[in-house]
Amino acid sequence: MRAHSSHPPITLLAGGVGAAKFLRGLVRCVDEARVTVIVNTGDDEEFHGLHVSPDIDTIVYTLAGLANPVHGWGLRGETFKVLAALEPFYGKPWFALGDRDLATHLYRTQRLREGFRLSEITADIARRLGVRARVRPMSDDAVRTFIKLRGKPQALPFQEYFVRGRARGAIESIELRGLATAQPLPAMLEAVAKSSAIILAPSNPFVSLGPILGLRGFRDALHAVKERVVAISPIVGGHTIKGPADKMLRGLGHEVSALGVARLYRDIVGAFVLDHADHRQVAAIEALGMRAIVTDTIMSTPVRAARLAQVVMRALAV
Ligand code: FO1
Repeated sequence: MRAHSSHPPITLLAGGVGAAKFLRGLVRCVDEARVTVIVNTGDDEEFHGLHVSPDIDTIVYTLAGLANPVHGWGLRGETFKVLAALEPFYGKPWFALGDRDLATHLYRTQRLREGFRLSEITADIARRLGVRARVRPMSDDAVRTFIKLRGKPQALPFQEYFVRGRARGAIESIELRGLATAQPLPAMLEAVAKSSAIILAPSNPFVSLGPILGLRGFRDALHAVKERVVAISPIVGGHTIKGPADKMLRGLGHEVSALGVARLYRDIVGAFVLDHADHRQVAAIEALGMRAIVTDTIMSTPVRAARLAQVVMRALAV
């Protein structure tokens, strides 16, 4: 791994929008060149023959200062003329691919066809857009998340469940297809070994961090450096700020709380950050063998995200 800065590296394990919000705060506190972001690719999908990597693009666009401020995903000031022109052929679209966003997908898909790896292409796109952090997919092998809803015969590809189906319905199970044979990116294991802080973003523990943590050998690698690993709860007051993590916890039989999330990470984190709203859970979380850190975890502005990042960094004395 190239040394970008004299300070030790920091690794963030990331899904999409929640992780990007935290990252926006993190790079206000530390030099962006110190940061490696390992991103979930379980949400990747093909649309119109193009390879779409929503979480990677959300992270890259955020760091590049190009992200759509309303949605968090996609580009700011986006137009959808190509999508409208496709309507006579495919009917009403349900996945909003913007005109400028299409440029990223055209480039990524072309490079994949030329034989480049997703990790190389991601590094290239990030560099071309002026990103100084190292952004990497969790693996160069395809892992695809499928959601099985109660009462439905077939599991749905993640984007069909999340965007087309608006994340409605009771979750019965989650399948991470391809995970058992996917290789974690070697740079990911290297980053974990060298980092002074490994941060689990306040992302969905099942469909955002689950695919990353499930890669072969990765949980063991985190366990070995547990005292340098900190997780931020995506659950505040029994609900998620955004997304279906609360419904997934419930559907899969876990307690819908910060404690419920902490239990999922008990073997791999040394510290767990939770919101003031959940301070009553501190003793139960500490009984799991991790330090509990109570702070304001609502990242409604970049300043609040930066304050949270500072608390996280202080927790590990980075
Ligand atoms: N999310 C939506 O809710 N609706 C969309 O139409 C949509 C389009 C889209 C296009 C490109 C992209 O990179 C992301 C997009 N997302 C959209 C976000 C994405 O579905 C999810 O946020 C992630 O997969 C979950 O992290």
